[in-house]
Amino acid sequence: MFKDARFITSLPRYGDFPGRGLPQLAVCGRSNVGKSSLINNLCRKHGLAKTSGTPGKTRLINVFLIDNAFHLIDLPGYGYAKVSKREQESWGKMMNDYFSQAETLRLALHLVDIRHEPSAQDREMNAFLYQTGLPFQVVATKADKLSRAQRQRHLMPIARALAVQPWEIIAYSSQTGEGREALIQAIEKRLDS
Ligand SMILES: Nc1nc2c(ncn2[C@@H]2O[C@H](COP(=O)(O)OP(=O)(O)OP(=O)(O)O)[C@@H](O)[C@H]2O)c(=O)[nH]1
Ligand SMILES: [Mg+2]
Repeated sequence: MFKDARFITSLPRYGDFPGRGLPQLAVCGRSNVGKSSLINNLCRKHGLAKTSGTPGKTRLINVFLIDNAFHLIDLPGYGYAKVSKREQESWGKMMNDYFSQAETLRLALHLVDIRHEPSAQDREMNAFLYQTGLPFQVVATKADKLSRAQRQRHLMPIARALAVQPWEIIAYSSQTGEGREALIQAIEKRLDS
């Protein structure tokens, strides 16, 4: 899995996407949490998804085709402080549209930074995912920034805030590739079922 990855399109509205039908995997999370980096690391392709030190880089829904078998959807991040009320609303609408129209979505990856307790918006995202009834996988990003001992300690409050078990969370580093195999297994399980 993730042998071949191609960028397909950037969409301001999911309704515009003509390539429906294939199963989908979506990546969501706060701005700057490492969504695009994770996609690049999963696909082992630098620069496939644009990454940036400046939060709020991905404002569009980016679609990638993986192994000619499924679409990977890079959703725009939330929680970027310098965003106007209006932009926040348009973000919310974009997400609602996406989740209500993506009939072939099999799994959402919800990324949170392993170093921080989930924010109010992380919890909202989590509540939204529970509400949709969609299977989701919590991924704790930037695991390389903590020692192994620290990681275990940080996973507890994240698990509590997002109503999952600590061992269900995958600690991931896009720098070292840690967690890649575990995540691919979780994705395979969902796409095969
Ligand atoms: N140390 C470390 N840094 C990371 C990791 N993943 C991402 N980063 C850094 O975090 C910053 C943001 O990464 P992106 O992948 O662009 O984040 P994003 O979630 O796509 O951000 P938006 O598109 O703005 O929503 C970049 O400076 C990355 O280099 C990681 O696993 N480890
Ligand atoms: Mg991005």
